[in-house]
Amino acid sequence: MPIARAHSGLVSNRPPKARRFTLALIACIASLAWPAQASGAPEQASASPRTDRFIVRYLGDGGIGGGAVTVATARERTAAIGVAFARNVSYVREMSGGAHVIMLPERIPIEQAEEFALRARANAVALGIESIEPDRILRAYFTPTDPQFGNQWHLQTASSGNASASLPGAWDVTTGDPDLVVAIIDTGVRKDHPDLAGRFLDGYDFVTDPSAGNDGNGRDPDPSDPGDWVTSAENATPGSPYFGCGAADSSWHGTHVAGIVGASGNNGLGVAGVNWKSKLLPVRVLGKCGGYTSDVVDAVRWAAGLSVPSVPLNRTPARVLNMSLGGPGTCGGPLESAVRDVTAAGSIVVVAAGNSNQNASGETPANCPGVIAVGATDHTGNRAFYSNYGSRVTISAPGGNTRDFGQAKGILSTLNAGRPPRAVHLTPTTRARAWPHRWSPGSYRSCSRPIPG
Ligand SMILES: [Ca+2]
Ligand SMILES: [Ca+2]
Ligand SMILES: [Ca+2]
Repeated sequence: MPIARAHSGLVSNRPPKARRFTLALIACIASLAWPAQASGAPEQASASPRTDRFIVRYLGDGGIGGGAVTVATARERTAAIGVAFARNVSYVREMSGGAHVIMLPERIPIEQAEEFALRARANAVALGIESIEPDRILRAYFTPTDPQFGNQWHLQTASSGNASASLPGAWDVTTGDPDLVVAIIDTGVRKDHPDLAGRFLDGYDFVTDPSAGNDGNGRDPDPSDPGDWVTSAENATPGSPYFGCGAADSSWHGTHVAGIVGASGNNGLGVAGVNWKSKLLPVRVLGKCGGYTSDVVDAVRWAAGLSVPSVPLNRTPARVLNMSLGGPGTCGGPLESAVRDVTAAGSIVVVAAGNSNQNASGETPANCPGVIAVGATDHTGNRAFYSNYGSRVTISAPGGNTRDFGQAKGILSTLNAGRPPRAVHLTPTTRARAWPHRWSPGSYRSCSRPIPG
């Protein structure tokens, strides 16, 4: 019997929908009552990821897979979940794939969020739920390397003495197709970087949380990276959304990745990317302390030209979607279905295998079926000490290792000289410099050496 029918059997006199659900839920309240975070006990900074959101698919009239429900119905059922759990659960928004985002008043450890989802799934019929997953917060993969053409060992010929990608030979064949679009799903970009000039399409900013977005609004058509710094106070203050995130200057991670993919080559400026011609589509999903899976899921579909509620259609769909981001956990329904949808639409999803020195099966989106997960090697050709590994890794590429071999054996790419929270980031003087993101003036200079060959 389809779940929807079983569900409607819970009530008899057909009162209004919201009330029907509330009535049906009364019997569940005792078992689902969820403790609010203990007051008075100091919150501990923890490496354990936290989230306050969930991605939910509500049951349509046709049962499982029977179609999406309206926003009004989703709001009613969200309220009903709050009643059932005796918690303040609020509706956030409709997302792609017929799913909805709901939230608790505060972030809880991911283990508690998984328990919440488990309990909700156990009562799926009564709650009118098809699926519910914690809305995991994903973060940019920072290589723990202190990741110019003379200094870009990773692109050079193997005969240079390094286990390099031998790009000069490939560049004899092609330096890229100007009609190809590569989406950089990341922290946004500095479009004013001279080595990336003329390469960016408009893109979009999918970060829904204005605070994390750090640009004064939620979603907007400008994927510029305003910086993602976390102050010491934000990191140390219990109750801060950035509590325990780690204080750091801005990463400019999206600009760095964009440069690895596509910094213009043989132009007498800075560094060379792998591809010198293709268009780069900046899709912003990460802000301060990372970004929600729900934003990433929408961004993935949008980048490939699929529809996302309340966002204009992407007129320049990307053939390749690059995500150098992730976090611990299973791939989960929403992300898995987004990858399946965009793959079916003809796009290729390339993701970092992760930098945790563990099996890539434990990190998502590296563990999503259908993605190309890329591990990291150092200049000797061995697995970089930080790179994830295992059968989920499709291919490896130079990632560098400066911990053991010094700055010169990192990966040099485009960045921004700004170091928010100083105002300098508003008037960026962009240039190439070496990883890491911590700014040390004068330490690294742009390489102006022309590309050989
Ligand atoms: Ca924004
Ligand atoms: Ca923006
Ligand atoms: Ca260049």
